[in-house]
Amino acid sequence: MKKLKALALPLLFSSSLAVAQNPLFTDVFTADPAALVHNDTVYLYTGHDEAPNNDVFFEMHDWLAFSSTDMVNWKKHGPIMKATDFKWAKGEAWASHMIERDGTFYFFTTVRHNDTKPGFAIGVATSKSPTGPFKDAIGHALVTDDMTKHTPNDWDDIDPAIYTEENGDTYMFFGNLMPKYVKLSDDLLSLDGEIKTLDLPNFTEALWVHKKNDNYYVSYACEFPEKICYAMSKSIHGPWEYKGILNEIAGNSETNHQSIIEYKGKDYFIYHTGAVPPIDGKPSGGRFRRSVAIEPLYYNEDGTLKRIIMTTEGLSKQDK
Ligand code: FUB
Repeated sequence: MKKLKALALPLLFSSSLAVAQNPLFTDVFTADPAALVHNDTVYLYTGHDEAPNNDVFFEMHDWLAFSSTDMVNWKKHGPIMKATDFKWAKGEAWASHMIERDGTFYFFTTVRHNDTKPGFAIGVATSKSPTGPFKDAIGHALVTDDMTKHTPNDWDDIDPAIYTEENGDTYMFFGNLMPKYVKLSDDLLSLDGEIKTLDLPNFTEALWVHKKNDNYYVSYACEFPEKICYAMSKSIHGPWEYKGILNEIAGNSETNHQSIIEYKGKDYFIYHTGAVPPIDGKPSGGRFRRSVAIEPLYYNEDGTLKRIIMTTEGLSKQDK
């Protein structure tokens, strides 16, 4: 009996590695997920919360990458870039979005600009590999705080979300307090047109745009503490019809930030919470120590979205 017990324990632990759980990672704090499906693999890019506690503010220096072919087992790739790799940036590796075009990966991301253009800015970096390393593609910011005047705060140009139409036209959505979008040039390295605004109720930040069948969806963090709301349209240019709350306030986190993907015929909602418990006596998860989680996403017959049910189990086998 004793021998059997000794054998059973390692077996239990090894099989538990394949069981989904939320948050996904408990050895590192991850925030602001942005997922990309490429060649049958899901690449998950996250910010990296390194604040020593939940008292002061975010401390974020670099971005992390993970990959999976089943949404349950994740391979860690390590930092793909740090904020100060943009020579014009002071730091603050905030939210990002990755896309692929013709074998090049384009990493659009938020950083704090140096004092020549104070405030938060959006840069673009490229690599031939989805896991980097990524290098600044243009040597300057794509969007700086002085380019938009809708709100007085210097963090209103954050959280890029990229959407490419079937004809290749690509748009960058971004913003805090005022949602904005702009067409990108064909090489994706400059703006091609004026920055326009969207009308989205209770908008805070964290835009994400996706399309399913003939419906466009824009989801975003709304109110504060943040829920995730969404709106639908028949065109990337709107008008957007507000559809309500998609996800409630996530446990122990004032912010939220979602990524929505379809993978192997199933739909997923990826977000962050502050739910990691204290490990090894270190401060627990919380508003500045966030962790990424995943749930299945379900559509109603009319194309509207069913409210997300946040779980600690994450994706069960049948949700994969
Ligand atoms: O992680 C820093 C900021 O918090 C992001 O840019 C926002 O979306 C919010 O999650």
